[in-house]
Amino acid sequence: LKQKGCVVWITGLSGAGKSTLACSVGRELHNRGNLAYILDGDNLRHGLNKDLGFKPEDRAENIRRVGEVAKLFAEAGLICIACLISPYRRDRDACRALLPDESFIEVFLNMPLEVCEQRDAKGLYKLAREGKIKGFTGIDDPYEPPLNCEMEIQQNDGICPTPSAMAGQVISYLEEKGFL
Ligand code: GGZ
Repeated sequence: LKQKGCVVWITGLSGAGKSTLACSVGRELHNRGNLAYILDGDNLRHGLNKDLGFKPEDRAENIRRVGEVAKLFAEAGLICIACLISPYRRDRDACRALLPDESFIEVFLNMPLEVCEQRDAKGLYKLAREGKIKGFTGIDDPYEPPLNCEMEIQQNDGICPTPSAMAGQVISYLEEKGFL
């Protein structure tokens, strides 16, 4: 096998653009002939994790399961892109601990809450503000930013990089570290 597997773990607020970034990285890897697979928190909650809600214990279990599955993909030699809010540091660190040091790449998609709330693609922030959703990340449930992640993607001068520019940053990192 030519390819060394790894997990690219994208964390950030709802609406930060995690799924969009994951798709963009996945597409680019596919175009280059690399094997990649995306584990999207929101999608997995319809199947593997449909028994789970958003209480801290449920989020912990959601993240734990996805971390275990991501590890299997990485061991199979794929580049596994996981995108979940994964708001608590402890849960992310537990996933990291499943893999060899260099194989867990935590990417913090650091978009300001105001930007995510402004986008509000699914109207969930509005519902959270109205108190119709309780325990919404960033509103009445905490998001703990990574303390030492491998990559942080931010706005530059208030402008959000395009998905393909962000994906380019991730691809460059993977190249640098010898995964591509
Ligand atoms: C955060 C919530 C909540 C609450 C529903 N808090 O942006 P989305 O809508 O499409 O994706 C979010 C998704 C979060 O699932 P994750 O598996 O990534 O979360 S975690 O890692 O915390 O387990 C959001 C929607 O579900 N959603 N209720 N209360 N996001």
